[in-house]
Amino acid sequence: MDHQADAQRTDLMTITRFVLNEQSKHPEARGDLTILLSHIVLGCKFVCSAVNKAGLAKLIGLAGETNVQGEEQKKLDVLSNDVFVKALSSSGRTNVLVSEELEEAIFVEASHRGKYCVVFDPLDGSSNIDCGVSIGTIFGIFLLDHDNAGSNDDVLKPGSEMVAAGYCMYGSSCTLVFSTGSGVNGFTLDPSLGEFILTHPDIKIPKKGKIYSVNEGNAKNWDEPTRLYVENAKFPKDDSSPKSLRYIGSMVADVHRTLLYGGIFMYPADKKSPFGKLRVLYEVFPMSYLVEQAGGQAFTGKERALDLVPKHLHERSPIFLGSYDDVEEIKKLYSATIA
Ligand code: AFP
Repeated sequence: MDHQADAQRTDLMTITRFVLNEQSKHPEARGDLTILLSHIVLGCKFVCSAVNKAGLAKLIGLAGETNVQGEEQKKLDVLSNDVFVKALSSSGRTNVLVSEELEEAIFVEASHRGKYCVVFDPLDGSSNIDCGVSIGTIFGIFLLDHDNAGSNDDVLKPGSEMVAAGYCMYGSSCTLVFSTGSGVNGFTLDPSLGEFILTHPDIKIPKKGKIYSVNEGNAKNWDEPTRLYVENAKFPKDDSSPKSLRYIGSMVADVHRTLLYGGIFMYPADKKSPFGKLRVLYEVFPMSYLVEQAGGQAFTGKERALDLVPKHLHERSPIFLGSYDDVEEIKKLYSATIA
């Protein structure tokens, strides 16, 4: 019997243990972020369980239809939004909440109010739900310097001011990846324990990748730098191999692959959508934060993505993110076009 291997299997780094370890490195910390993260983890577990059951549940009349008790079931994205709004506001640590599902921000009532603002997309990639393809939750966290009633201005700030960000991917396994500003770590949910276990410590994105990821169906409307980048990826001018194309259409899944395997993920501006499609606060910012923390870059076509200052809660921006060298290449193409 291999006792050493057994010992390794029993010494599990759960997400709670990991976050508490991180907290102990900051003697001034009062545990507020730890508590907030544990509420986010709970929300992710809840949504993961709902996503896993959705296909089956639909067969027996649940999820979006009427169940055996005759109750209307909420659609997964509405349910996920409710789960996160409740988990976050009941943490007692939040002040302003911005969700992709809600037009206006939520301002947490005084009795539960804390200093953190959370921007989130409770279930991103919803067009992939019905075919069982990976979807996810994305979140970013800002810290206020006051605990008075918040306002929209508390989140209309550059992404570089976030103190943490992450996503949870509901795929063949449930994976939670997050950063509190000192690297990126990934945890996989062990369904038998109901715990997220550290499986991807200190994720570093490869400096250069072999994959490009973009909705190529929009190519006829692309700008020149994007067109040139993709042409070079497919027909390299040097003797390097062409890149592979991978596109899932769920940002969480496409960014997760990019973080682990390297390459570039792009949602550019085009003639039809001059600001691209993806939302600054709860898609572009959290993913750019993670990619930078993992050693990559995130660029809007004009500037570092985390330097953007959104004017509206649901503002959109073009985004190019991934391996350092690959993003460097698109940056050069943009500066050559402007020059
Ligand atoms: P849905 O939530 O409508 O499926 O959109 C997903 C998403 O916001 C993001 O997760 C994808 O990267 C992107 O849109 C895909 O957009 P296209 O379908 O236009 O390629």
